[in-house]
Amino acid sequence: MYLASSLKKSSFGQEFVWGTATAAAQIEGAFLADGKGLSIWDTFSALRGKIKQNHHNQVACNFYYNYPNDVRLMKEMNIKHHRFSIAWTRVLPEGVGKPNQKGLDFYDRLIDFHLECGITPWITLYHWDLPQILENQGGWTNREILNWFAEYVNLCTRKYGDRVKNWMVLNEPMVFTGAGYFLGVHAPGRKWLNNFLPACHHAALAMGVGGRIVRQNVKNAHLGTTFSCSWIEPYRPEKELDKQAAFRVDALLNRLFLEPVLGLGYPIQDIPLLKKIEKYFLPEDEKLLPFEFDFIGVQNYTREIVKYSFLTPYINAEIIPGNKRNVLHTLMNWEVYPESIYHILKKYHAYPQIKKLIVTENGAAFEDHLHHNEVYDTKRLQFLQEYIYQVFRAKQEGVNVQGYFVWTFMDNFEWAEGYSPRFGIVYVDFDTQKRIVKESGRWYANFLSE
Ligand code: IFM
Repeated sequence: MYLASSLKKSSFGQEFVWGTATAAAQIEGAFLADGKGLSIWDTFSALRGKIKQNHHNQVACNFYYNYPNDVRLMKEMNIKHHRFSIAWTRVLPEGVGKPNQKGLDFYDRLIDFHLECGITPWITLYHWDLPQILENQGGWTNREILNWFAEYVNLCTRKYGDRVKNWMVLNEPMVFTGAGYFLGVHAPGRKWLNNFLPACHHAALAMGVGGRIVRQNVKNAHLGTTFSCSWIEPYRPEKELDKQAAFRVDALLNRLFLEPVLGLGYPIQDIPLLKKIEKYFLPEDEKLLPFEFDFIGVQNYTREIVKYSFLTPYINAEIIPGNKRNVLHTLMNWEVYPESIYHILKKYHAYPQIKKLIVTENGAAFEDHLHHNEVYDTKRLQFLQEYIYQVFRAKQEGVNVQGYFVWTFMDNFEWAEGYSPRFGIVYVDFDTQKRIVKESGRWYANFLSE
């Protein structure tokens, strides 16, 4: 049997990029510093009862002030690529209009410091922190978002495109529209189809809108966008109703945003509720949706097991979480299922329109115990080794996967879950802001040192 722990970085080839990923709203803190405007996450997390234990993201990892130490630590850990996002409200506090020089200067310094440390920056343009002022005008449900977003992307790419070549337009549109505009459990806390469908359509269009601007402004850009994706299986494989339910959930979670970008349109045939999305179409939209990205970012954590459910509106399908199935699972109740990433990579590879895949997020939240200044997070370490092994397996079978980023560099603000699920390979003591490299972090540093 092949031992995942004996895998070497060199087996993936010289071109393969290895890194860690973070996002502005989850690490930066300094939510009002130097002229920053409020984002939907600043306001949502300040409301009582929205985030577990009423945690908020106002300080988070204090990365805004601590970045020199954090980036230096990345360097010490042999991390050569860091994926992070720009906070829209730092550079454009009003969402549009007058840029905030101090906010722009922050990302200037941050990018330069990465380069000084020999770390290549990979920038995500939108990782969920919409300016609240734009949300007050409808946010992603308002078609004007396309103009607002264009202005923001234009500013960032003109300013940093000389030094930053790796860009991602959106982070996981299915999650920020699904959780934020349908379920109401993420910012901005809106619900139901009348919010979800226009938000979806505008987010789908935003990938092309943003992508075209990056192409225009950044010479030799290496351009992608990222999707959350899970391998889906029926609860009772012999039952036709469960199989059909699994098929619908797959269309919703794995295909809804990918296929329009690839020029295949929305999977309306397979998710009837999507039919109503056409209401938000303007005549040229079908031409605007497709966009040729250099890579697609795959963000995989788990597989989902799906059962037919008469009671679930619109989709008649229910996901049975890991904790209800007596399987190894993380603190998010996500099943630990390394083959999931292999299957997803194979599935996406089968689309001839996709040129290259990069795993832009993968990782796990487990209980961490700080003891004598050490964190032995063996479960996370094994998780990473086994998932990385499955990436290798897919690559060996011809899948063009060319990178892997651990989610995440350090413990941070896990959205509605607050600070309790720790995903980092570096432990953060949120009282003192001290960083302690976990066992998984030491392993990754050693793996990368080869
Ligand atoms: O923390 C998030 C990240 O912001 C987006 N992808 C999933 C991660 C874990 O939930």
